[in-house]
Amino acid sequence: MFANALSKRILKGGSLHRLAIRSFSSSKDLVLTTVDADTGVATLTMNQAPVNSLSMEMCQAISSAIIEIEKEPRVQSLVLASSLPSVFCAGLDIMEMHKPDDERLTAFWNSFQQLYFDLYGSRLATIAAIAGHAPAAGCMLALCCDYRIMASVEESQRASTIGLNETKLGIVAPPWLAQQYADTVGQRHAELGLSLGLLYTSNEALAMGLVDELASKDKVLKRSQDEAAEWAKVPPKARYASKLLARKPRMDNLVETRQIDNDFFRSYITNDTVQRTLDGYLQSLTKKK
Ligand code: CO8
Repeated sequence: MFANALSKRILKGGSLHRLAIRSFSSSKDLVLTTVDADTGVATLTMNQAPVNSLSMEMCQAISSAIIEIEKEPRVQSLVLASSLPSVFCAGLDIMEMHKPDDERLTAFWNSFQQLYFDLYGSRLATIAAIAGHAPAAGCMLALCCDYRIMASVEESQRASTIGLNETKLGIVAPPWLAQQYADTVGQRHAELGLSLGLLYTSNEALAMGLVDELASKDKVLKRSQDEAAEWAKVPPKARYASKLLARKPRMDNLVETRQIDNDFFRSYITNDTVQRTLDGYLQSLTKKK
């Protein structure tokens, strides 16, 4: 399977195809995955223009891609990237929460929780290649990874930002996400960031430990793949066991409280005041233009 060093394999809509090409762009695929036959590093590219927002289908597509890649015994690392020039992931698809259908809302939240389990608990070493904005659940995807590399601020570009800005939308990060944030940046940064809905530039994110490294925007992906190749060299059983030491208790907690988490999300999001705030937020996104 890995005999041809030039061959790359691509995942489209849940099935793996072998391709001997480098380019893997396609407008209808929500995620695209290649595997480097030399290093055993997979790259999962989110590909939902305009902003890679996490609709239910997008959550499911990322989850399915992770599960498929994990079936490949020779793959030990995964880079999570975006095909978009200025956005890593804009977080949850706000349209899923705005005037929602009750059944869909529950299924949507379940898919988001599942994505957390699949990425946070993946046996793969995971590297986030953050070459653009990563607010809210976009930040959560990065937090689920083992290592985060973000684009440095360059004079010619509008600075990308990362953080949990939920309060700005009138919503609140779920406890498991807030905990994950505090685990990464410490309690004080988490309190400030969550309460004020702060988004940070890459320099700020590096200083507070929200990301691990900066690279120039055009080098983020390559640097992430190189880092992933290094992680792939660590004995996988020991690496995964170490990862679970810290992460399994967090995941077990959500397994136990999943129904409560679901009920809270549904009742919170469908609240009239929350819906009005979401209304205003959506309008502010549109008015920006
Ligand atoms: N969901 C749906 N649509 C979105 C989203 C989103 N998250 N973000 C942007 N869009 C839409 C815009 O409305 C716009 O639509 P249109 O073209 O129809 O006007 C289009 O995408 C392009 O957006 P921009 O023009 O703003 O694109 P830019 O490249 O200028 O900016 C940004 C990109 C910086 C990502 C900007 O779009 C932005 O700030 N978006 C909002 C990000 C945000 O606040 N996300 C929070 C989502 S909520 C979440 O993830 C919460 C998790 C936990 C929930 C717990 C609840 C209890």
